[in-house]
Amino acid sequence: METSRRLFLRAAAAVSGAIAAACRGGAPQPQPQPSLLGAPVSRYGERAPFEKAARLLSQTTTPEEASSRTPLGEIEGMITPSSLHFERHHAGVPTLDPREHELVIHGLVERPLAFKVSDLRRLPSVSRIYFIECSGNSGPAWLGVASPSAQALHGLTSCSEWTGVPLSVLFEEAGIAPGGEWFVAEGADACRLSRSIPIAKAWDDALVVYAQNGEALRPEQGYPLRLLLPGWEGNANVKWLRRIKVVSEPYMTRDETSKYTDLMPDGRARQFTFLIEAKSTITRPSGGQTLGGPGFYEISGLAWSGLGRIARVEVSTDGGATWAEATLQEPVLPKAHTRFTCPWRWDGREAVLAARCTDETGYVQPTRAQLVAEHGINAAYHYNGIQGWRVQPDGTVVDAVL
Ligand SMILES: Nc1nc2c(c(=O)[nH]1)N[C@H]1C(S)=C(S)[C@@H](COP(=O)(O)O)O[C@H]1N2
Ligand SMILES: [Mo]
Repeated sequence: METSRRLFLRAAAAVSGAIAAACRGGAPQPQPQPSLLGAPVSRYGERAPFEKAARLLSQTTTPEEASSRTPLGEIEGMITPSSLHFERHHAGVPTLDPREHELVIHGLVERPLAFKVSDLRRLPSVSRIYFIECSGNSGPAWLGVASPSAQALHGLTSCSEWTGVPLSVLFEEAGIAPGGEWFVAEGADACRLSRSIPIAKAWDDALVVYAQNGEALRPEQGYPLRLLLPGWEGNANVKWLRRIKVVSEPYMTRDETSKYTDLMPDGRARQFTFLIEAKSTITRPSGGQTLGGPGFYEISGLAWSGLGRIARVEVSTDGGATWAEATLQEPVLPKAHTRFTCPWRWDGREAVLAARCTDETGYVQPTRAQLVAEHGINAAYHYNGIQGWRVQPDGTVVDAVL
C-alpha cells in the first residue's frame, strides 16, 4: 500500500510541472489594465457577477414538498455561505416580524416564560460552528441509484456559525418541574412542525439561535428564532421556533410518527434516531465535474460527525482497495463540517475516488454493504455509507455506486 508520504512526494513533483504547463509561454508580462474607476460602495454586498454557484431545487417546489441543496462541489472551506445553506420546509417560509414574535416556555416548569427576540438578545450569548444535515440526505444511495453530483446526492448538509442562547439558560430561568423529561418544540409555520426532544439535550448543547454567520438568521433558516440541536437530524432543529413545552414523555407528533422513523428489514421502524453518524464525501473532483487532462489535482471533501470531532479521513483512488491518509484542514471542530484534502496525480486512466472517515469516538464510516446488512434498503433516512466517484479517461466524473 502506498503511504501518504510517498503519494505526497510524487504529487509535489507533479505539481511543479503542472503549474508550469498551465502558464503562458515566453517571458511573462503583466496584462495591460485600463485605469477606469470601479463601482462605488454599496450597503449590502453582492458576489462577483461571474460567480454562479446556486442551490439545486427539488423537482417539486410547492411549499409543502420543496427542498434546495447546497452546491457542495463549488464551495470552499468549512462554512457554507448563508445564501447557499440547504433548505427544507414543510409549509413554506413564513414572514415573522421579530418585534411581534415570541418564544413561550411552558408545561412542566415552575415559571412559564415568554421571550421576545429582544429579550433573548440581552442574555449571555454563545457563537458556535455546527453542521445541520437532513436525515433524508444521500437517500438515493439506499437504493443503489446513481446521482449526478455531490450536490444532488449529499447537498442536504450545510455548516454555519450560529449565535444564540443555550437552552439550559432558559430552562434554569423557567425551572423544570418534577417529571419534566422531554420537551416539545413547535414552529410557527403553517404545519406547526413539532418534535419531542429528550431534556438531556438541553442540558448538553442545545441552543436557541437568532443569528447565522454574523447576521440575523436567514428567513429560510428560521428567522427570527430557531432551535439548534448540534449533531442531531435536521428535522429536530425546529425553525421559526414559537413554543417549547416541557412534558413527561414524547408527544408522538406527526413529524415523528408519519415521517422521520427508519423502516428496518423486519418491518419494524426505529423512532427518535436523532444522531447523525460520521460521514464524508469527496466534493472535488465529484459528479458532473470534468478534469482537464492528466497531472496534479488536489482531492478535497467534507467530513462530519454528530458524535464529535472528525479524527481521520482516508482517501482511496482505486475504489477502496488501498487508502491514503488525508490532511484535515484547521479548524477541526466537534459536530462541524471538516475540510480534508489529499494530493493526487491522475495518470489519465479510470480511477474510483472514495473517502472514509473516523470520528473521535472511533466510529468508522461504514460501507454500503455494511449499512444494508443492518438496515436493509428501505430505511430512507440516515444514509452515511462510503460513496465513490468514477473519474473516466475523458476526465468526466460520475457516481461509482460502491
Ligand atoms: N418549523 C419548521 N422547522 C423545520 C422544518 C420545517 O419545515 N418547519 N424542516 C425541518 C427539516 S426536515 C430540516 S432538514 C431542517 C432544514 O433546515 P434548513 O432549511 O435551515 O437547512 O429544518 C427542520 N426544521
Ligand atoms: Mo429534513
